[in-house]
Amino acid sequence: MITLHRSQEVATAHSKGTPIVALESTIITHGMPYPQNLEVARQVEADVRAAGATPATIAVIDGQLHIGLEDALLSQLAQAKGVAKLSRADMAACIATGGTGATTVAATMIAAHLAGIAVFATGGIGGVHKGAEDTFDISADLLELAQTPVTVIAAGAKAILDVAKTLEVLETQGVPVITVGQDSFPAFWSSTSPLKSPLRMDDPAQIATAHGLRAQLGLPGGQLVANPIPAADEIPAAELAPIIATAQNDAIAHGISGKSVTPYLLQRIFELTEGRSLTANIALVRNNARLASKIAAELASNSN
Ligand code: PSU
Ligand code: MN
Repeated sequence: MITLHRSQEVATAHSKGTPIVALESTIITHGMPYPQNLEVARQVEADVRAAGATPATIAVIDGQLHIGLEDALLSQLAQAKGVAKLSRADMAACIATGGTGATTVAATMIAAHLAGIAVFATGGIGGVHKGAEDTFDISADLLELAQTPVTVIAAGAKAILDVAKTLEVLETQGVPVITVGQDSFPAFWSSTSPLKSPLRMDDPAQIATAHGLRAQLGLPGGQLVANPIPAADEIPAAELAPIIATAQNDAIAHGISGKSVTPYLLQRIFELTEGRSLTANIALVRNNARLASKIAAELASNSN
């Protein structure tokens, strides 16, 4: 049997049945530069605690699957070089070889579910990349949402993706896409997009109830909750569009493909916005952590 290494606070919350919110680690190792990545990881954990839940940052370190990282491990991971990016395909191999890897949305969902955690907060999910009709680059995150029963809170899908195609795949896969507080599907750094959200729910209690009902209906898979970035923190879509186009052209010119595409684009957009994309990214992750904590609290009270 695989051993789950729970942090002390996660082990306590698990045994008491108090709310837990899973957090991914790819955002730390591949999504933000050091030292901001460590500061943000600590801040998001603090936001979860302040909202009355327990944070469980998930990663594989030296072949051990960690559910919740003590601060020394978090700090080690944030500075580590050559950390693998783990999706569904890579987790077992990383553990078998004693490797160190950060979990994407897909891998974090798998580990969270194993550990009995139903709610997970991140920034943005992976999706269908622009040009996917040629590259077939469709994130494993979408298929994971279709099969693993974890409710994922994200700020929509990044505008580096083909958001319309991403919503189509989610619909085909039977994944509920629920936007909070507005009718339009949010676009990560921008609070709105021209696309209408398939579903809307403004009450965390209803989102928690819907999570439970999926299981009762015999439906596999989770829910995607789209939580718009607060308006004060957003970068308007019109301002971002030319920057994204430049980043995309640079990725093609440099022959970037596969797993490197998302980290490359995020880094390039960081440079081209002179850091504003990172400021917005931090604000939206914190906002998602707070909403996730409320949903986790509702789920915990439903099951007690
Ligand atoms: N959003 C961010 N930063 C990130 C990611 C998303 O703001 O680093 C990561 C997440 O871990 C997501 C992954 O699961 O990118 C998707 O990668 P890919 O497109 O290769 O599946
Ligand atoms: Mn991909």
